[in-house]
Amino acid sequence: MTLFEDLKWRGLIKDSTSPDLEEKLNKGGMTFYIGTDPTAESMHIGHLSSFLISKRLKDAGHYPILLIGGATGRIGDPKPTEERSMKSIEEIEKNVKGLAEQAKKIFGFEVVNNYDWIKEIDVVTFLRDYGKYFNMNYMLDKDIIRRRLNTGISFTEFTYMILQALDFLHLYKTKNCTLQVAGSDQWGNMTAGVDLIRKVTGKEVYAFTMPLVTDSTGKKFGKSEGNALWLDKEKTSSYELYQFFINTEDSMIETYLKIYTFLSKEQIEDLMKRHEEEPHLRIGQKALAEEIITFLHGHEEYEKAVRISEALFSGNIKDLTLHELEMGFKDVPSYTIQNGGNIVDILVESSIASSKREAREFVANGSIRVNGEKIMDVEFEITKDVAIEGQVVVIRKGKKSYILLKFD
Ligand code: 545
Repeated sequence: MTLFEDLKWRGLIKDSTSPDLEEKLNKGGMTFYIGTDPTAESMHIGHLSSFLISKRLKDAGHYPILLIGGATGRIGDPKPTEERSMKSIEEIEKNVKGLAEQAKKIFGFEVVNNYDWIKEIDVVTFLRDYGKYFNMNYMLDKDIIRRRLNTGISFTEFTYMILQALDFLHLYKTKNCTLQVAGSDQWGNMTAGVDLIRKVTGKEVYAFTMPLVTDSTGKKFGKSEGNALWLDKEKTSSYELYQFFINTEDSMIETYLKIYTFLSKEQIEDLMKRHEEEPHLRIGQKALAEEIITFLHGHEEYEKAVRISEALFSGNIKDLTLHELEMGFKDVPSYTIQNGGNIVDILVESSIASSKREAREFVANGSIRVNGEKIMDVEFEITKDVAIEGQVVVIRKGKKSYILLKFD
């Protein structure tokens, strides 16, 4: 399979500026870029797919540049709905650093910051040398701008596309960069660059987008209970990532394996066959989790995540270290207790049950587990001796609801 066929097969090509791109991509040797604004200190799963494309192109013999938008981040790429709230310069600079480090660590790409050249352009040059190339009607016709005309858009955000176009021109001139890739929300900004370069230099450069990844209900992919899943393992542990991927709906598995892994067509087809034969084994979900976590954080982190998950699943929590326990239960509410006490009292005190009557019921019907063991005795005492490493007791109610009791 050629690179282009592979990208197509994975569903990674939505729009492209020219049919010539297929041949160019297959030939290799292009310098290309992908940009990201410093809106956060870390990327999250929602951004990953576009960056993985860059990795695919790199592996196929193209040269990637990651642009971090120190300048564009100060302006704000217009959202289709409303004006962005501006971030402070300190925050932007902190985010630029965070993203650059992360990008180097995970992807190993050359990183550039558009503040370095955009800050050199004075307003007269901007208007005289560049503004002239941008017809107002052209700008107003861009999808995102049209969508903002009713609700309003500042001049600042309106000019954003010019800056992104200037970046492309700059990278074309200084690094012979002839391709930009991104998610489909970037189409307008990318074509602005292609058009600018054609007008200024007479040369043809390229851009293609990938579809934005959604779940089966059409919602943006990559959020767990509304929270972003960060690519920084201090912010989102491998275990949390594992939990997210292991819970992927069956109907989306194939789509995600294509987008998020470097497994070949044959490997994915084989996995899907095995997956469909016995969906309850979650073969597809496991492969997805293993590939992504290993890519981001290494195989050891993946193994750690599996170990924690298995322990939590089987109930063998006792064998986990305190550290693994904390990783597994990072988002679980915790409650500090002084001396321990009777289980019914503690269930009420820690708000697991709303009354003693309810607490007794929970215990009696077997829905309470202490460190993985079912406790059906309402007289059970929770003491330090029960606690893991003498510090933490894990209470589970029903299948999914946990609370940590921490001894003071
Ligand atoms: C700036 C200057 C350029 C080229 C590109 C840019 C950034 C671009 C943009 N991209 C998005 C983004 O999100 C914030 C990330 C925080 C870590 O706004 N104008 O910066 C997203 N991008 C990845 C994909 C995207 C896009 O980083 O392209 O489509 C999401 O999948 O929204 O010269």
